[in-house]
Amino acid sequence: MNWIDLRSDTVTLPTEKMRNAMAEAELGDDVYGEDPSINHLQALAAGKLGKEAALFVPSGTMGNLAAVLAHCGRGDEVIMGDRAHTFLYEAGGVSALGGVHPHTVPNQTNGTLRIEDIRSAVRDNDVHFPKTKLLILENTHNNCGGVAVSREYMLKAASVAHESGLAVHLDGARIFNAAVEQDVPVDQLVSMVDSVTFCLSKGLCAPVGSVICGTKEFIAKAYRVRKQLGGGMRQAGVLAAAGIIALQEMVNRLSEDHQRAKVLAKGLTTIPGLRLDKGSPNTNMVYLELDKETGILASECAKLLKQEGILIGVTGERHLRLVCHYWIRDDHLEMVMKAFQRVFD
Ligand code: TLP
Repeated sequence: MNWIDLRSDTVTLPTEKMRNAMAEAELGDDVYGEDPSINHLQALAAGKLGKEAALFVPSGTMGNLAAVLAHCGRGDEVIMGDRAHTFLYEAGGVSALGGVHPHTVPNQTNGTLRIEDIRSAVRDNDVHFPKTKLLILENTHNNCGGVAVSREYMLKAASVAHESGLAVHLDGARIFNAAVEQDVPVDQLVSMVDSVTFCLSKGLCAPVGSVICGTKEFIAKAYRVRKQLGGGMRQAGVLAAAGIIALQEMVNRLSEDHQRAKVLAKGLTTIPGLRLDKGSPNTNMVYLELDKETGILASECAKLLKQEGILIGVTGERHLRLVCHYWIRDDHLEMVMKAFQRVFD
């Protein structure tokens, strides 16, 4: 079946141009630093994000984990939002594998953390406390509706962290969505953070991979951590070749996904019982809440739509997520809206 798959932008398949580039990629052993395609991708990524160096990693989860482990040692503490991907969806890697203590502060609905909450989360130098070393921000913020966080806020948050002696890491899995949505150059949007992870295999359509960017010194540490985590990938230039195309050709079109998310949101909310959730859509995500009166649970809704060839994300008993991406076309939106109408008729 040709599914209309709105569960995530992680489901995107590589484009034909990517597949051709993968087949023809120049390769070498990347653990020796000898894979030309990976070296090209890393240089391209560092240049685009305005950082000194970059490191290709298998996933966003490993990118965030390697960055945390490069910034922190065992018993150190990291401040992050209580709805951060690093807190909710990365299997507790920072504590399980790094002995790093997560200290959450409440995420505001716009994806930010209150500046005063960040300030007061930093521990005094006291033998009873872990040492606070790092602040993690997220942009776009997935669990806050895919919202794009402003450069102005990022500057404020980073400066409070830096004043308190902390480093700042950005989970920028979808930083290009944030940059395109706000029409801000991506290097400006990340200029204030010490490190950033972004993903090639979400809206940018590459099949695998993420990139960590930062100073040369920081990336040298992350390189060692990546090896410890088993992420040294040898001839992974086959993957990097797709990543190069992702960076060169797939960024500007992300606005089309944002536009389609708006169309989808508008259409779906004409159906009685369906409401927008988490302030979405802001970028490519539509979060929905089902009224109790509909008598339908999110899982039932997903099951009925699946019978029509449509896949959506279930994020709670009455909560759904639909994500627009390269492989979702305008005619798909029509089909999805009609199928929803049939479910709620
Ligand atoms: N997010 C996935 C799921 O894990 C929820 C999705 O479908 O949205 N940071 C952010 C903000 C993310 O949304 C994700 C993936 C990651 C990191 C992790 O990336 P991967 O899946 O490459 O490990």
